[in-house]
Amino acid sequence: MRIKKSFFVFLVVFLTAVSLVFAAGQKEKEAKKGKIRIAMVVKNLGNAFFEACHDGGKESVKELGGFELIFQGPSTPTAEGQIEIIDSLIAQKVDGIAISANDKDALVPICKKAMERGIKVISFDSAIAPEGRILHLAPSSDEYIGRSLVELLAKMIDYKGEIAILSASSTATNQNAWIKWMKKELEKPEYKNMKLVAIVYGDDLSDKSYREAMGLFKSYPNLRGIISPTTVGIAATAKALEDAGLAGKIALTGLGLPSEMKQYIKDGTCEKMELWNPIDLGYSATYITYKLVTGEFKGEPGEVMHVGRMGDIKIGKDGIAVMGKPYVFDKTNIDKFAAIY
Ligand code: RAM
Repeated sequence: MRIKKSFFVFLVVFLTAVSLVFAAGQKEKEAKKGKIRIAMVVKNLGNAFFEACHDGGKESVKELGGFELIFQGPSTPTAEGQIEIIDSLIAQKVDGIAISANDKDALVPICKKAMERGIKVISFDSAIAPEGRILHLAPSSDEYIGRSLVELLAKMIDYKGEIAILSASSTATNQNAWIKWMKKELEKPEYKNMKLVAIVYGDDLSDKSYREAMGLFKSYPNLRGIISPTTVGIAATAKALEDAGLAGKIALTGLGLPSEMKQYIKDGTCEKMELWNPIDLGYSATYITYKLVTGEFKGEPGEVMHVGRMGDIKIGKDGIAVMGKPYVFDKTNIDKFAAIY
């Protein structure tokens, strides 16, 4: 009886202690949750595409319970600007960084340093080389984007004539990967009468992109089409085409933000273009970074991450997680999408 009684007392004390420790742990977790700080570092500020990514990031903050999201980017899309920002984020001891990189390799050392300090680093949109991040979140397959943009343009110009590419910055990982696939697609026999005559870089700055477009019109009087795989570049090129009276004479496609391209799609300056949803991209990038910080995701190849409203996203080879296919926009659906992003 005595033994039973003291055992009972022991059990009560033990269970109380366990629940106290558990409660303290929970409290600590909750407190940590409130303190988690994640930075979204974009190629540059003032780009509506990244503002939409930021909106998506804010959605994930609301959903996951109030961690802090810091949004930063240099004024022009350079690796140097991003290195400075990451240096300061390391000093501020943030918990996670999701970056759209201006250069695949130049950012590796600083991102390595961040990871050595325990910061979870991922790239999204525009990748860092595998040594500089845990994983890369790609909005769509590079091959699909590159090949499909050439197909879209070819149909607009009957598979004939000189074409050019007006890109973002010359070191942008994502645009360079897409251009590589465009060139591969152009090797197919059906494009034998199409010739890529120039690749120019507008650095994702509207005025520079506009000037580069005007330069193309001048240097290549027989130009039949332009692919601009950047939301800033395609909008600037559309404006330049209209100002130069060349809309309809030179075809235009690429990756455009519906809200910025609506008028040009409607008046036929750009018949068709593609893009994914940048809000979903920013939501997913922030969501994944947060779950890496809390330890719920490991970030290893083969892992299937359940990314809230986006569903399952699998981490593939080289730590690259690919989301889905882009949408194609034309006169029939541009109003609907322009209202969203
Ligand atoms: C610009 C940026 C971004 C790219 C889009 C399509 O806004 O270069 O990185 O994904 O275009």
